[in-house]
Amino acid sequence: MNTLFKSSLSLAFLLTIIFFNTASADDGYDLWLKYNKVGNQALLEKYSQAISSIIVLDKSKTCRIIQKELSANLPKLLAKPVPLKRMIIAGAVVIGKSNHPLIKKSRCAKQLGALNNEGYLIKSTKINGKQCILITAKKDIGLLYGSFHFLRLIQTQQEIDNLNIASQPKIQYRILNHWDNLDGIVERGYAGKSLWKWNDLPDKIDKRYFDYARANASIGVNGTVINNVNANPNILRPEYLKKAAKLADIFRPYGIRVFLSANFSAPISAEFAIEQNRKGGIGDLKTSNPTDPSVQQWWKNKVKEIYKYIPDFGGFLVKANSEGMPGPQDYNKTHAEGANMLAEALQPYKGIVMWRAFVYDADVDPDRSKRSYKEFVPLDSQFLPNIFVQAKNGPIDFQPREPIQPLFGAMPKTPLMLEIQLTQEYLGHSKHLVYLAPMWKEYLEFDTYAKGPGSTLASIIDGTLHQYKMTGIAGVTNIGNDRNWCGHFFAQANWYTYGRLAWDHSLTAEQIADEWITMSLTKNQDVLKIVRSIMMGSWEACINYMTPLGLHHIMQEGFHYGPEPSLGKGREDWRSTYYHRADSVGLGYNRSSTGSDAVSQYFSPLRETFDNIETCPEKYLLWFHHAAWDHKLRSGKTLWEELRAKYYSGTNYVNEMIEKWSSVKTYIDPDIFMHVQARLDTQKTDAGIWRDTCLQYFQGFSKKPIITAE
Ligand code: BDP
Repeated sequence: MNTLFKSSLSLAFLLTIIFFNTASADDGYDLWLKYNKVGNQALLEKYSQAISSIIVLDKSKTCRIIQKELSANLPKLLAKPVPLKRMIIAGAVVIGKSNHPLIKKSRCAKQLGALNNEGYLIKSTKINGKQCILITAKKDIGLLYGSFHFLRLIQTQQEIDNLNIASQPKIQYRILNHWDNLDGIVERGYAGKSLWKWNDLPDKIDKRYFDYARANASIGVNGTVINNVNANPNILRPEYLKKAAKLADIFRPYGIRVFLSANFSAPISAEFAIEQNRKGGIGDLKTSNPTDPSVQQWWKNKVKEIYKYIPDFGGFLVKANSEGMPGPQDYNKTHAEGANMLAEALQPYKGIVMWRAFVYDADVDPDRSKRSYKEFVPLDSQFLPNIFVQAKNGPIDFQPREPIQPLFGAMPKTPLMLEIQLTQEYLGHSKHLVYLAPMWKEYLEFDTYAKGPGSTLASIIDGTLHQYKMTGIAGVTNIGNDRNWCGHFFAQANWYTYGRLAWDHSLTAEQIADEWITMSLTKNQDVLKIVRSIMMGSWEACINYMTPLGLHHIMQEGFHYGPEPSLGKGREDWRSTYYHRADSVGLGYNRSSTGSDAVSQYFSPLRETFDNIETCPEKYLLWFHHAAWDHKLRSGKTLWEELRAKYYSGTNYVNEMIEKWSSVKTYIDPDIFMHVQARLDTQKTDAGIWRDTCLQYFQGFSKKPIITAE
């Protein structure tokens, strides 16, 4: 234990005596929307003086939600009544749209004018001569976002004198992707079954649908794709559309639109599907060829029908010609032709298509990492304007760490939507504590050099670099019907982070961690620092005990949980040996100009930096190079020594997490403490298995000793 850590601990123990919190069992259901009384007495008094009452000026379903949210939670935070009023008195929290006569008079018009339809202002101002806190926006949804922000200020114990906050999202479409099947199983879901009770809908409504919407609204998520990208065409049948419509009705006042994953073969009849050795569609056609007028008409009719049920339907997400899913290439048509057909059907209703770029047809290139780029870049400019091409952050899959997907920056005419994964498919499922904000920040800040230095991924997806007309981000959710929503309590932080970064990608990982910890776990600053330090290094640690130095895709087949570096059978681009290429000379995939030349898909000077083993960032070393076992790294260690050191530093970090977590035991709700502790123990065991399996396996090639004492 270092001395700093020790002294912060002893201080923390001292503070227990002063601030001892009577712990009550917490099952994690309330997420970050816990409205416990403000702990800091001085601030509590200040808040109490500043806040007297609540006035919601407008009437709508959204405004009723705001009224409920504020009137239920301000009294809990302030431990005093905060009544709803009709007359303005000093200390009123006034919520009203910009067109209300009272707000018009309040001279915020100019500030508000500069904001988009989801933006809001929170301002200390006089209304009718009374000092108030005004939350105003152009639309109801801005008022709701502003109200949650205001509550967050108090939850996180911020000053509220002289408020003047203007906020609006940097990205328009902030969507969750549920990989939920109609039978209730969640693909890559580690938190129970699907939230959607398809058998009960539309008649029986689960309270959780409201809580789901509320949690998402509190972080600004404004869309949800409710079914798996490996789409069952039945979702488009009227009986399912009625169920989806019910969810859409519930989500609407929270600003959340429903989208559906569509199966490209949907127009084909079940009978013809069998004949053609495809999975059954739901239509009556023989084909789903996008250039066939009967297919185009089928989709137009289907879209019209959907909008009858869901008037603000968002559009389709499509996985086509990928991992066995049908698509336009089945008819020798391009991805653009397929996407355009759907986009045309949706266009009259302002619906959009999110067409996935996750394709890896082996005929395109022997190197899987190059395939998506090679298929999609030539199609730039061929997509209709209501189409996003949705690409994962890296060129392979959601590996613990990848360099950026080179498509980003290379399609200036097609709005690219970023897809990231909240569910920890390759990051220890809901068993490992891995805080993903540092990962997502690494990608968002990744400089593609598409238009010279500063061409970050964030500037591409928020539209500033290429002036995209639409902007979007998608997160594959980690939500299920487990009582605590995400399986691991700390996985809630990743859901929270997703929303916060989708709204404002300039927030730092530390800032978001602090907010989340303060709202979900503890307001004690010393404990917060320890918990934050656990979270901040957890992603790097996971990389280190799984796939350090640019290794990737060496996990167990199918489950994607444990290690299986020896996997050498089955489809070539699913084998571990295809990716790590270990031999007696060294380790890693040569993607430099002497190998697969994947480096050439990046912009200069990135291409040259990656190409040269001496300049390639070591975190990507084995991604781009087949390095010799004796290759010297910047630390002075050989590749073998560094590999070993990284594996051990990963597992050592897990030991430290356990130590730090134990040190805060008395400050944490006992149920949450035990839940996390048990999972950390599993993480320790399984991280050790990763380390030992991989080192032993690679040693078979390197023939160098494993020295365990690190
Ligand atoms: C892979 C997952 C698979 C998904 C696929 C996708 O293993 O379950 O269907 O991605 O994104 O990572 O389509």
